[in-house]
Amino acid sequence: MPRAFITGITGQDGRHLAEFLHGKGYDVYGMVKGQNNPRAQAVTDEMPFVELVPGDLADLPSLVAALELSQPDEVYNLGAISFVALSFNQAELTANLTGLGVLRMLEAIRMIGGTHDNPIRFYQASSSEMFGKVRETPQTETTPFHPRSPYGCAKVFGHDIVVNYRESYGLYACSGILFNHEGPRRGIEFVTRKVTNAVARIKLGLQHELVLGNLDAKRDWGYAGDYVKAMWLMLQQDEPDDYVIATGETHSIEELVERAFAEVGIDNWRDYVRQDPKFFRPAEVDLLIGDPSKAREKLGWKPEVGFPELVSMMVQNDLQLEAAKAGIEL
Ligand code: GDR
Repeated sequence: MPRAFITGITGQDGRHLAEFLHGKGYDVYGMVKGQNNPRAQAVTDEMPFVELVPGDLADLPSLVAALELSQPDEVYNLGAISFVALSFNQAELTANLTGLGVLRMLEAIRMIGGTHDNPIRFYQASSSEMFGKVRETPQTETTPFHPRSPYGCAKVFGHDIVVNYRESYGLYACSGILFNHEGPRRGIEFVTRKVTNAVARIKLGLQHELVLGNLDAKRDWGYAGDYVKAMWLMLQQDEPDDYVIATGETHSIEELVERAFAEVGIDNWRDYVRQDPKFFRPAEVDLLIGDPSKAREKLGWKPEVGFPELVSMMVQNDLQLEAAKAGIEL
C-alpha cells in the first residue's frame, strides 16, 4: 500500500485529501500539533482510518520523527496559518509556519531520505494570494508574484524554496498554485462559508444580519473536493512541476452574497447585509482569475463543480446543519 503523510490534516483540504487517498488504497498519516488538540479528535471521529502523528511545522526534529514513523511515499504540506486576515495581526507566526515551515519540511525529507533519487514525493500548497496585486490577467504559472499580505509573502517564500530545492537537490517537489476552493467543510472565518452559514441562519430566523467587509473583491472559486485530486495527480507525473489550479471564472463577493440569498428565496438581500471597516484588509487582493490550461493538458484535470452548484451545495448543507442544531424541521 502506498503511504501518504499530510500536514494540515484537520483543515478542509487535509480532510478531503485524506478521504480521497484512502479511497485510492493509501495508508494515510496526518500530522497534528499541540496537546490534547480538539481538532485531532474531530479527525479521528470522522476518519478513523487516519493515523495521527505528532509534529509541528515550527519544530524540525518533530518533522523528522514524524517522517521516520510514517515512512511516506508522498508528503502533502497543507499545514499553515491559512487565514489572510489573521496574517496581518500575527505576521511573524505566519512567516514561521506558512513560510519557514516549508523549508523545515523539505529539510526533514532530505535528512531522512537523502537527496538525489529521493523516493519521497513532496506537494506544497502554494496559493493564488502570491499574485496579489496582479501583474496580468488571467494568472498562469509564469505570472510574476506581488503578494499583498504577510500570508502571501510567506507563501511566495514557500513556493520559491520548493523550486530551489528541486533545482538544487533533485527532490521530487511540486507546488500547486491553488485558487480559492471552498465547500461545506470550509471554516466559518472564510467569506464563502461565513455567507452561506449566515444565509441559512437568516432563513431559519436564527440571525438577522450579515456583517461583511469589501464586497467588490473578485475571486476564482472552485470546489475543494475537485482540487485535492489535482494535488495527487501532480505527484503521479514523471517529472515534478508547478501548476495553477483554478476554474477560469471570477465572481465578486457581492455576486456570492446575492446568489446565496437567492438559493433560499430571498431577493432583498441588501436589507440583511451591513459593511464594517473591521472586515476590510490593510491591503486587498482585488481580482483573481486563474488559467488552468497547463493542469488540463498535462494532468488531465478539470473542475467538476461550478460556482452556482458550489454556492447551492454550501447553503443547503448549512440549512441542514443549522436546522438540526436548533431542532427545526425543514
Ligand atoms: P482569501 O479568502 O483571503 O481569498 O484566501 P477569504 O474567504 O478570507 O476572503 C475572500 C475575499 O472576501 C473579502 N471579504 C471577506 N473575507 C472574510 N474572510 N470575511 C469577511 O467578512 C469578508 N468581507 C469581504 C476579503 O476581503 C477577500 O477579498 C483564501 C484562503 O483559503 C487562503 O489560505 C488561500 O491561499 C486563498 O484563499 C487561495
